[in-house]
Amino acid sequence: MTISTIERDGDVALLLIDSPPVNALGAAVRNALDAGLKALVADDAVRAIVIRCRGRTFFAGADISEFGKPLGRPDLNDIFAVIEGSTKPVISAIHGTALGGGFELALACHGRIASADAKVGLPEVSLGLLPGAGGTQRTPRIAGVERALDLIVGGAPIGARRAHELGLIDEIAIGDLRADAVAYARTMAAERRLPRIRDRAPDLDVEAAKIAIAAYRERNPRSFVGFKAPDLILQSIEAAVTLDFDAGLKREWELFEQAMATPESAAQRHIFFAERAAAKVQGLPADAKPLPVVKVAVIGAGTMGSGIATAFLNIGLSVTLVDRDAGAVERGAGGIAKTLRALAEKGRIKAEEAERRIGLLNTGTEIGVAVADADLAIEAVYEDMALKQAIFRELDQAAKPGAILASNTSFLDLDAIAAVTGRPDRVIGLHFFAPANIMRLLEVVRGAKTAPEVVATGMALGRKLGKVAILSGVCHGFIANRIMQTCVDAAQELLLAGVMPWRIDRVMTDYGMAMGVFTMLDLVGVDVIGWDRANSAGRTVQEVLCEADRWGQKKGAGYYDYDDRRRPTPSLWVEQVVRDFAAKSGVEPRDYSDAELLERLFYPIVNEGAKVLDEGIAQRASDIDIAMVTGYGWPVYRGGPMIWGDQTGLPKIVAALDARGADVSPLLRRHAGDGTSFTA
Ligand code: 3H9
Repeated sequence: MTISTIERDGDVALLLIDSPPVNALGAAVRNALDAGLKALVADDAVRAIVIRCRGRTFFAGADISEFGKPLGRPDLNDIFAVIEGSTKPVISAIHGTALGGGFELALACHGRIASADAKVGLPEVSLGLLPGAGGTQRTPRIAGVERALDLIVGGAPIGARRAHELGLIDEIAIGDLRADAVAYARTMAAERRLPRIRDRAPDLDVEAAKIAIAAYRERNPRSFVGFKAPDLILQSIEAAVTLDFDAGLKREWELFEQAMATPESAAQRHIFFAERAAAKVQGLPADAKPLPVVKVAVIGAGTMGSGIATAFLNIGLSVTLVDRDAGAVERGAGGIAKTLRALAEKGRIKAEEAERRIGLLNTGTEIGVAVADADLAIEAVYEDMALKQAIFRELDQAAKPGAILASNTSFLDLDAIAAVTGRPDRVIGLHFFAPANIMRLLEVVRGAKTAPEVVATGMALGRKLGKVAILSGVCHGFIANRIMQTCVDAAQELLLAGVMPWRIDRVMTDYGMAMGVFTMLDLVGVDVIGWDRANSAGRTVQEVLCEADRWGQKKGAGYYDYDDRRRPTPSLWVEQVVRDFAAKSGVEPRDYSDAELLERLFYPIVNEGAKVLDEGIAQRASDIDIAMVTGYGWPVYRGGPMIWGDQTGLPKIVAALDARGADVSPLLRRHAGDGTSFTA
């Protein structure tokens, strides 16, 4: 495939790069740019050069798939040296997104013109990296140190107009980008202007820059917890002020290589590809296209049903919320309106938009009426097989032929639900995580008979909803809950050995989890996690808590005591219960190191992940990782349990599990034995 072509427009040459899907700056593209630019610089008939990309975007950055191996020459700085050494203006004409190395290339040019809807940015931080091709040196020289901090540590791309205000873009194309770029290049050539950002000085002196950098860190403390790159970025931006340009560039490269070598960056890059891989369903026939979904019915107006309805309203679909209990429907609809208006109050959407979405909501108490014209009906009632089957019988009767019937069950057998309908091929699981309008994870559960186009519809809906959709097979708890349950079980076991809940939670949050197991149980309700009131006999700490009415935050007490603002404190009462259990179980109390506790909590997760994979419940290890990151607050900089297991060492994990007599997954054992890994 030809990557580069040269077009002439009089004395202006356009160097066009075409490397789908996103014109990433891999070796082939760099070679094409290098050769093309050198030829045009040497060509006396050319007075100015425009760099453009074909396809949907300008360069989306360095080719991330090349990372981890030595990056070959010419590297980006070699190419930028050709541009900056040119005696004729080189300008970038940006459409789509100019990101990372792509934007750095633009900054190395003499001028930048962008279409009004283009976006530019330096998002390397989200890959655990820093801009390694001058981004941290040129940005402060043109937009100022403070803006550079926002752009590079924050990492969010900005629109072309904002970039223009900041001086990062020189011109916004009014008409056709190509024509405007050629005209702009010609003017620059005529005026003999060759401005180079490298020749400018940053806006602040060393002292002022140091103060700005310290203030940034103080204002954004959370960006620096666990993540390694933000700190390296601060050092690199400081170098832009303390060193001359070339020394700064060298320092930036050293810091870039440091960042690249961190396990945090490896984890974050893994998550980047995991998110994209998750969308792909193995073995789906090419003609299995998503079915149109315009009208949705949600059955069950509780917290989950209302959250699901809100998620669909947010993407502009018409939703009918149904519940037999008229009061519940009214409360559900009221809650949805409140949530949407709160979005407007926070300035996230316009007030009219909130009202438009509320206007898309209908309510009803009769399934038959509500689902008659729905393309998709989602059941979100409580976890009771008989109830769900009764609802699915009714849905099957009432829904139009071809309509998809989905269950939001979090652990019941989807095939047993599908079996009561006359259309098991149209039945699917759509397992949302609470709050359904916010959490990014959606498990799309494929039943034994679910048709390929129904699977495709579930995955496409996930993407439209702005979620990460993961395909799961049918098993108790599906992927994320099933895996997390092993950690909950391990934590309960540690209680019996006398380890306090808050100690366990602290070990988990120190690792970077959004919350520890016991904080989580208090949040969702200690009673809802499989407490059987009739058979409760104080056999576990959980049973004792439930019997004592300590059901978690909603009761003001669970594993923790809560004040009226729901702030937790360790409970002396629970401490005594844990001590009593430990004494009864005859386990000799001893000290556990944090590292040992972490192993006890997380090795079972890796083991269960391996089982989920081996059974074909998950398609790939990275799906498990992204599920835990988006569903359970696993820290992005750890990349999820499977890559963490690989980084920790699978033989070590197997040895520890064996020592505890655990049922070790054969797949895990195989990987540990032959030195292979889940994620490499
Ligand atoms: C960098 O530049 C470092 C430099 O400072 C220094 C170097 C020395 N590389 O997201 P999509 C693939 S770091 C390789 O679904 P969209 C992606 O995997 C880089 N591949 O599309 C997917 O492949 P597949 C800084 C890449 O339209 C396909 O393209 N840049 C890259 O929703 C489509 O992707 C970034 O971090 C890449 N750079 O969104 C930008 N980018 O089809 C990362 C994408 O096989 N990219 N792919 O699954 C993005 O943010 C989005 O892809 C973008 C398009 C917004 C561009």
